[in-house]
Amino acid sequence: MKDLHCIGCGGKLQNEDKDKPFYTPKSLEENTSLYCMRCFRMRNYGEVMPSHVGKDDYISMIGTIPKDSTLAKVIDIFDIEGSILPQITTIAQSRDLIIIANKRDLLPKSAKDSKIKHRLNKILADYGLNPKSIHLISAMKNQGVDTVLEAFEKENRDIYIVGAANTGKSTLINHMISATAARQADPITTFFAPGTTQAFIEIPFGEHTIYDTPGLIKQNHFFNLLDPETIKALQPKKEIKPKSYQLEANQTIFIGGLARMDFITGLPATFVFYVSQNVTLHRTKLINADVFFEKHQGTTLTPALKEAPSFKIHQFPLKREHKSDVVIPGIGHFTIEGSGVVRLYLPEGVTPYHREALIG
Ligand SMILES: Nc1nc2c(ncn2[C@@H]2O[C@H](COP(=O)(O)OP(=O)(O)OP(=O)(O)O)[C@@H](O)[C@H]2O)c(=O)[nH]1
Ligand SMILES: [Mg+2]
Repeated sequence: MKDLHCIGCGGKLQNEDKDKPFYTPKSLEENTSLYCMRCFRMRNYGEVMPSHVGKDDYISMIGTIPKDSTLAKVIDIFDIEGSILPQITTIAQSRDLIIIANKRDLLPKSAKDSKIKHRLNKILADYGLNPKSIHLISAMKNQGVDTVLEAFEKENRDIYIVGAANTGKSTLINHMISATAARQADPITTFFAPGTTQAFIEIPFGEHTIYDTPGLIKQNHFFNLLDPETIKALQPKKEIKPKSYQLEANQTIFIGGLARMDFITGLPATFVFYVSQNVTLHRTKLINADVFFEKHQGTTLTPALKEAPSFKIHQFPLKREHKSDVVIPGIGHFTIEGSGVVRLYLPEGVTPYHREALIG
């Protein structure tokens, strides 16, 4: 009998051992659309289930993508640098590449798409990526999905949707399915935690095929340190309302109980934070910051890590003539206009990025 795959995650179904991956209690008759137990629990109960795709599995899987196909790489606009994976950059060198920058709905509507795309192009070039086209979309809101479909049609060959975990690949494909065929709504499982799709999922596309693929779990990212509830809380659900602070040197902003930013030297400057509304931002004097954190981590300062983190310090010089962003993967970013020096305290294992401002 032909192998049957779960229509939600692509895993190879089995009905022999319920403790092994991709179990279904149903009989594996051919041509049926079945979900595995893992997808069933995620879809119906919102349960967080472990991924069965490790880093090595992922690399060997994407290594099988044929050279005569097009890569459509999905990037999370809320964590651009974190979602540019070196593993995909490598395979993109010998394949045609389309970039899909997703989650546009989270950034202010007032920001100009042309400007965001221009900045994005520069960032991608810095990472050695030279795409045929860039699409700034919201898969969730079904905005811009039509332009992606048009670009795919022009390719006239198979398309592999690749990218880091949780960037919205499956959400995008679900919208494409509903645009092209009368099928069940949102057949592919999507989820707030990374590591949902488990194998290639084939979607017929005219004479060709669009493939959904698993995402690689990002390294150096806050989500690797947090429980599912906190991961959920950190993901903004709608347009972020930026929060502005006019800071003087020797002031501190706590970013929940997760991170701390000290403005060390410089003339008074404006700091604009783009983070989920569930993250408390709190200003103190630098001199009081240590004691304040000890006292209020997890109470005033939420969300927080289960145990007080051992912070690593990252220092950034600011230049008045360049508006810049400091990106904290998993939390968001803050934009600084001013000169001086900023110190960022992050738990061990999270790497920040400093870049030219994306907006404004
Ligand atoms: N705000 C916003 N959230 C989105 C958008 N697209 C997807 N999401 C959310 O991002 C999370 C991950 O979406 P998925 O489609 O499962 O992501 P994926 O890239 O397939 O993830 P893996 O299968 O783990 O690689 C879900 O909570 C989605 O609802 C978007 O355009 N805007
Ligand atoms: Mg997926």
